[in-house]
Amino acid sequence: RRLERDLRHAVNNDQLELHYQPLVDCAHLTVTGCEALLRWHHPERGPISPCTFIPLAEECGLIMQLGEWVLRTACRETASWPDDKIVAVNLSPIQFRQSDLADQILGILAETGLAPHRLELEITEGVLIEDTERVLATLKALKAHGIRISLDDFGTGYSSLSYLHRFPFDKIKIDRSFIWAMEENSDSMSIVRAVIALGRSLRITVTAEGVETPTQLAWLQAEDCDQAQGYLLGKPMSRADIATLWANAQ
Ligand code: G
Ligand code: G
Ligand code: NA
Ligand code: MN
Repeated sequence: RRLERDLRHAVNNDQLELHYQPLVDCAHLTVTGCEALLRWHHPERGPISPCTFIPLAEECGLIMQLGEWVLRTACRETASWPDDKIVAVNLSPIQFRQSDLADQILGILAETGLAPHRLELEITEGVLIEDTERVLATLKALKAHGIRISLDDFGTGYSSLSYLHRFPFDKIKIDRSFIWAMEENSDSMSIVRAVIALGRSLRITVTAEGVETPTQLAWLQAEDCDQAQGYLLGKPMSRADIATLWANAQ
């Protein structure tokens, strides 16, 4: 519970920071935007992974406040980027329990001046299982304002393909486990190829996660995958490093 108390303190005292990882267009290798990733530098314990503290925040309810901080900070920081660059923000399934989530997000866009089409929300398959009517209504309200919705870690959860036409996704992110297995395992390659084809026929952008090798990238390019993300193309970087990236790309 010590960690919980420290996290609460961190949220209230700006001890958190967002890093940004490039999302790259496969065909042209241009950076279309970035995914915001939360970082916590604990004063005594050093960096703590979101894999540790996000589940904790979800358990103790702090995720609402934390999630709002992430959205506000990401939108504020992105508003000063070149205006063709978008930001993708991860949402926890728990955040959908707030009945005013859509209003909260629209309020943050108005306050920070970020155009709605520059915000993409990443949700996981877990969101689609709970209270689907409410989730659907929230996603439709956000989409009606031009915000994009992305299905994260596709292929790892329990979702059925019927979700792909029930929910208004703009993007599917193929989980990195499939990308990593591609080189040794032809079944994984077939799955990735099938998801790319599915995305194309449903007019949903497909992003491959966790791209680490030139071989993976070359294959994704040959298969006409839309976008890629991974250490080969760019690691999560500080806000200052992202500003440098934009300056150098000019
Ligand atoms: O950045 P890293 O690989 O350490 O992230 C680990 C996990 O934490 C990933 O599953 C990622 O989606 C999640 N994560 C990172 N930042 C956020 C955030 O701002 N909100 C939520 N809900 N999850 C995040
Ligand atoms: O669950 P989600 O896809 O949001 O997780 C994002 C996390 O994945 C980020 O915290 C980032 O650090 C990590 N990540 C991104 N690209 C790579 C990669 O190429 N290799 C590995 N090992 N992790 C990655
Ligand atoms: Na994500
Ligand atoms: Mn992901």
